[in-house]
Amino acid sequence: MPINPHEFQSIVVLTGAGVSAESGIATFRDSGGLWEQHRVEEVASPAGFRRDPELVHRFYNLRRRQLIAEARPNPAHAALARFQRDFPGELLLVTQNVDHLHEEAGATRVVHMHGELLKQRCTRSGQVSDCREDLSTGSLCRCCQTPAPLRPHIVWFGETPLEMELIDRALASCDLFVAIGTSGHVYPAAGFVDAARAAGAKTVALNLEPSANSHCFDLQELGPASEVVPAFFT
Ligand code: BJW
Repeated sequence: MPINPHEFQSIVVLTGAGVSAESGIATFRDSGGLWEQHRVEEVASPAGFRRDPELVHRFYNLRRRQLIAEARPNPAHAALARFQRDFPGELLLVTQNVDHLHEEAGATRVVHMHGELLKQRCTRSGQVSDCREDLSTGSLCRCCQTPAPLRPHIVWFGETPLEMELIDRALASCDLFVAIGTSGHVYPAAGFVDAARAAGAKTVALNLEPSANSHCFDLQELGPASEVVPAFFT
């Protein structure tokens, strides 16, 4: 039976790299994805940053420059922003993506559970600020009395994702959960479908190909996000 999002009151949407793929941002695990050029533990873990901070900075500097210069929202971002704007109920948009393409398309309530590429964080105080320039080991934050190194505001493996209380509350009270363009490999995001099901929600996966947890969803629509997302969120 088809699922019509207009018939629900409280929706949680989870997006992953697939929603930005057609904006020119490489996904993580697909062929040609970022992990092929850089081993994950080299660039996306606290241990990797301690071992070789310049490599990690170079990796994120490259992606930050590409994001600023080239990436623009695609029809999937636009459809989600339009639906969120017109939807009379609650819609929480949770993204694992560190780009800002949902906001650029006009989305308002976006939770970046894995951080934001256009932000930096003081390694001493945790203070977060805007970042549009390259970072290096010489980039120091002066928010405290003692200058401290800056790091990308990114959630690395082994670190706690952001806004988990807010997300858990929304999952516990939603009646529809939609996962878009995510492989279902990385937790806790891959477990959100179980939390939504436990709350009695209908669950939908919109993806290019079946994900690792696609068997957990009530409905799965396969195709590029630029087509399946506007078709679902009409
Ligand atoms: C398209 C498309 C198109 C393509 N249209 N679709 C063993 C078991 C279980 C868990 C663990 C374990 N060992 C360790 C863990 C925990 C670990 C984890 O999950 N590891 C797994 C790899 C096993 N997780 C963590 O460490 C997390 N923290 C944590 O768990 O803390 C404990 C805690 C939990 C809860 C509360 C409190 C505390 C932190 C995870 C941090 C993830 N960080 C990264 C990198 C940082 C950002 C960056 O550098 O950019 O985040 S990893 C990377 O994966 C990135 C992504 O956000 C994340 C998810 O990837 P995503 O979005 O799914 O992308 P892909 O590439 O995997 O998939 C793309 C999909 O799109 C595919 O399905 C394609 O088919 C599709 N697609 N084109 C539609 N056009």
